[in-house]
Amino acid sequence: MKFVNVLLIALMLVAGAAMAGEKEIDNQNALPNAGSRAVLSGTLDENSGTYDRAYGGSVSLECASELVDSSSNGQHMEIFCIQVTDAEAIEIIVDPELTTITDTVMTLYCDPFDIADPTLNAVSYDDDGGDGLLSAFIVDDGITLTPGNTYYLVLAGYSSTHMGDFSINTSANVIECGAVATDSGSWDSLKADYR
Ligand SMILES: [Ca+2]
Ligand SMILES: [Ca+2]
Repeated sequence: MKFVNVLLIALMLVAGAAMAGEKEIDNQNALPNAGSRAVLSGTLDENSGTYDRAYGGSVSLECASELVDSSSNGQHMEIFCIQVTDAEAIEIIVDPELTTITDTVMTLYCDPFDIADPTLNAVSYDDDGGDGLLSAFIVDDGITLTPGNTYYLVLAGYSSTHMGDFSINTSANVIECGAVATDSGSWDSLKADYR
């Protein structure tokens, strides 16, 4: 068993080195707020959770966007818990450079998000607001959130066959839940973990 553990640690170190290599060509590191800005990334594959997505509606800052059930079901998806550091309009944009899913949808929910009824409690849905068939919430959408509240961002494929890697960039006022926005000390120690 110990040998297996050593193998696992070696694999994790290799994976960590690969991640550090990617970060070196990430020009977002040049931005002053890179430390607090959320980059939400992952992979949708056969092991990902699925749901029967909803669509439509318009932006509702009262969490009442009128989404309707799609006849297309079983989309692979990933859920991110996010918060904001101010009440300015947010941006959440699927990055075409780092995303291999050919058609995404993205939905922003207030807390709670009910995976069994994704028509409920939504702020906004977007299909193709980004590059090509990729999704984006941009400043012009006027999505302003409340600091201290919890929100859920659901990234999914347009249909159940859409899978692959994704990376989502956000405006500097969007952070993942539990992230510390202004504590540069914790950011430095986090980076140290990957050296
Ligand atoms: Ca359905
Ligand atoms: Ca799309």
